Amino acid sequence: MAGRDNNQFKIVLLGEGCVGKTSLVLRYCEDKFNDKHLTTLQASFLTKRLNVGGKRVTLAIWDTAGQERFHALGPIYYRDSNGALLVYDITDEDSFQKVRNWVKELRKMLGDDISLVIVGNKSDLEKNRHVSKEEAEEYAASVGAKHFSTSAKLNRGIDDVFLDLTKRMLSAKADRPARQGGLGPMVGGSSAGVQITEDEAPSSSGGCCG
Ligand code: G3D
Ligand code: MG
Repeated sequence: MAGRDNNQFKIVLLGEGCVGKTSLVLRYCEDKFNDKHLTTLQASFLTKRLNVGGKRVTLAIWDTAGQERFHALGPIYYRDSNGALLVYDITDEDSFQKVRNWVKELRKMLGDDISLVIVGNKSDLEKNRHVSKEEAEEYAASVGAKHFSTSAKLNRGIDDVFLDLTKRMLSAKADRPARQGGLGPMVGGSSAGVQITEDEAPSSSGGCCG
């Protein structure tokens, strides 16, 4: 039954610790927020199926196990990705700088083969905003990415992020049919050396942002 139109894409989430990456994935895939069990267990990836313009799409969405907090996220995590969500926290200027660093690294390592969206999360904390939306949008446009504002807490803007990214991955696939379209090494669970285990997850007690 796996139709020939079943498009499979790998998406990674990148960004500083505590910006809300895990929260975004859990909200999108399971419509949960602050689910302590799941946020501390740290799934290596969740899948989401959707229909875009009559095309069936399966997204394998990779979340980190918190390694970014120890500066330990290497190319093995993002290689073979079709798309990336570069997430920052609108109340934390440093987290936006991190996004710039990630964009540089991804473009250097993967060129234009990866579709990017830049996500300013925690839009519910507008009164504490420290990153100008205009600046973020301008920056995103300058690196060929689109910018979105989200709140995982209030479930705002998240579907739009994944929909836009999926559309762009579909058109990239149409442009380069030979290179795209597989979930690559993670199929079957032998995730090509990506070791995301519970042991690596940060402390399971309390919030991570202290
Ligand atoms: P990470 O995966 O990027 O490290 P998490 O980030 O998803 O673990 O989230 C870090 C903290 O930010 C969590 O709080 C989480 O509840 C909070 N958070 C995530 N998204 C939002 C949002 O949209 N709005 C607000 N206000 N908070 C958010 P704790 O307290 O558990 O550390
Ligand atoms: Mg996380």
